[in-house]
Amino acid sequence: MRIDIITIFPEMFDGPFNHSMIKRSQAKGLAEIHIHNLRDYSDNKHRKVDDYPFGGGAGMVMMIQPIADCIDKLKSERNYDEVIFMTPDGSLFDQPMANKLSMATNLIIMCGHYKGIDERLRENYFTSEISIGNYVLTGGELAAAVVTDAVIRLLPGVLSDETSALSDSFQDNLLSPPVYTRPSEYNGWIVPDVLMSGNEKEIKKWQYEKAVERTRIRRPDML
Ligand code: 6GU
Repeated sequence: MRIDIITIFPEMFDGPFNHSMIKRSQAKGLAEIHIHNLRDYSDNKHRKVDDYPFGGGAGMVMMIQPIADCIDKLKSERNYDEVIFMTPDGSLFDQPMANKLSMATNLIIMCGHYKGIDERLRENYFTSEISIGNYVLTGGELAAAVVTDAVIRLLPGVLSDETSALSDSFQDNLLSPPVYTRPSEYNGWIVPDVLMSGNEKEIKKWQYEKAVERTRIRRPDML
């Protein structure tokens, strides 16, 4: 899978993709992430990417030309399954959306900024608009990193068996059960007996019951 991210803050992606599983996915050739500095596509001698809104009002609007040219160039090089705009008024990102995007071969993710982008781009360039939650971030970069992480970890070969995405919270519409590791007693706090019993069937049953209980208490909306 290839993901092209368009941003005015390319440095913001130095951290998130150069560690752990996402770094490994790239090293293994399972994922390619390309960061594009939107200013490189500006026709303007000052590398301007925004302008005042028609009709007035506070904040700047990202203009069509640099974004359109960047997307056109990428599209001339390969076919994209989705051209995504990250915006707080987009569709709320969830696990089913991550699952669907993980089947794609090529994705473009555009990070929004300022007051927004020219509406004509939204009407003519993007195939979907995504928000990661009901709060406002300073820009789409962190949100794009969240979506990229959630999608790439689903690619076959990125996670090892023991951290298989199939047992994630949300994949089976249940939160994950509690987990424990050594020591079996700490400060008088003990690990549930069943987990120490070696009885695989009883353990599975306990984990399922705990998952249901935890979901009922914390996220009744998921049941
Ligand atoms: Cl995609 N962008 C911004 N700026 N804020 C957000 C968001 C995106 N998703 C949730 N809040």
